[in-house]
Amino acid sequence: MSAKLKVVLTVKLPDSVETRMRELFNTTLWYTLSQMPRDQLFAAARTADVLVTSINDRLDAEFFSECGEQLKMIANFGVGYDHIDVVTGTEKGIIITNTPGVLTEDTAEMTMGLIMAVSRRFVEGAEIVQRGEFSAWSPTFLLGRRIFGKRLGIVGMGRIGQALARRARAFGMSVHYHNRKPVSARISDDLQATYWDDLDQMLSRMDVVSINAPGGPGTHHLLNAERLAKLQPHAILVNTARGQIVDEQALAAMLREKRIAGVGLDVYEREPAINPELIGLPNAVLLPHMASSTVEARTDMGDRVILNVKTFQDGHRPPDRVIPAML
Ligand code: 8YV
Repeated sequence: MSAKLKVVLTVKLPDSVETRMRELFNTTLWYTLSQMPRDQLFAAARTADVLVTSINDRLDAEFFSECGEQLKMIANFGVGYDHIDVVTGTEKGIIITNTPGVLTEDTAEMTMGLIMAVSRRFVEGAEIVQRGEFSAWSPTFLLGRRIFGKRLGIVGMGRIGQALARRARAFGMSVHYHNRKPVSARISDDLQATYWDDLDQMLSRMDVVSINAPGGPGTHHLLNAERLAKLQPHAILVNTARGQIVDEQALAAMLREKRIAGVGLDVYEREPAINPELIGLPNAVLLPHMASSTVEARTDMGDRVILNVKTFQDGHRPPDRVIPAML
């Protein structure tokens, strides 16, 4: 039997996941909901064989210069890895893994929920009731926009984009998408999806746009001020991917000036800080990065972390290895 690896968690995980990790590995838990301070992160990286990290940890070149020779693996609790300098880590011989596939449906559900919440003004309606201001029904009160029959443009047609497309079809929307390359004929036929190689062209024709692309330098400000200006005034934009993909300042100005009908955001450029210009706008539904926050997803993400670390501990190649060629 192989020796137990010293595994340090930088994040509080569900109890069931932590308990299993304690059974399988020499595991040090992080008990609070707050982020592990950077000096403690560096200290952990000098003693652990494996670090279990999250989006809260910035694993940049400085981090990799601080970590000790004993650090062999970073098992990220999450699918996105734009907070990790994968190139530098890999050059140092550190194996980096993520948790793909297990939060796809949850994120797609929340994206569909945001499309509906913004189009049908859920939050404004709920707040009126909570404030005791629902005094009489009226035919012209809180009019939203029907989503049935509308065009949805998906930016990034990976697992989550496709899961959203399936839901959108069920709601009677037509599916359009922009991606580095078209999806297979089987998938596009199934979804009756229209491919746009030119993002600007797609943006200017959609009623709803959803961002489902990975973060990182390749997509930073993909929707800059110029691109956002292509959106139609009645369009809504939803982002459950990464905040840095959208120029938030330009987006706030467009919302204020009513050059776009509404937004649903779950992610932000400087998370957890929210651009103050977005706060208080009636046409912005703002969530605290919770698209994958379900009991099921969190448990499955934990199981995926365990599978990766256990496979590595047993001397094999972990299944969810992230390599620079994927960037
Ligand atoms: C996670 C996410 O909650 O997995 C991701 O990439 O964005 C989130 O849904 C978070 O990243 C956990 O680290």
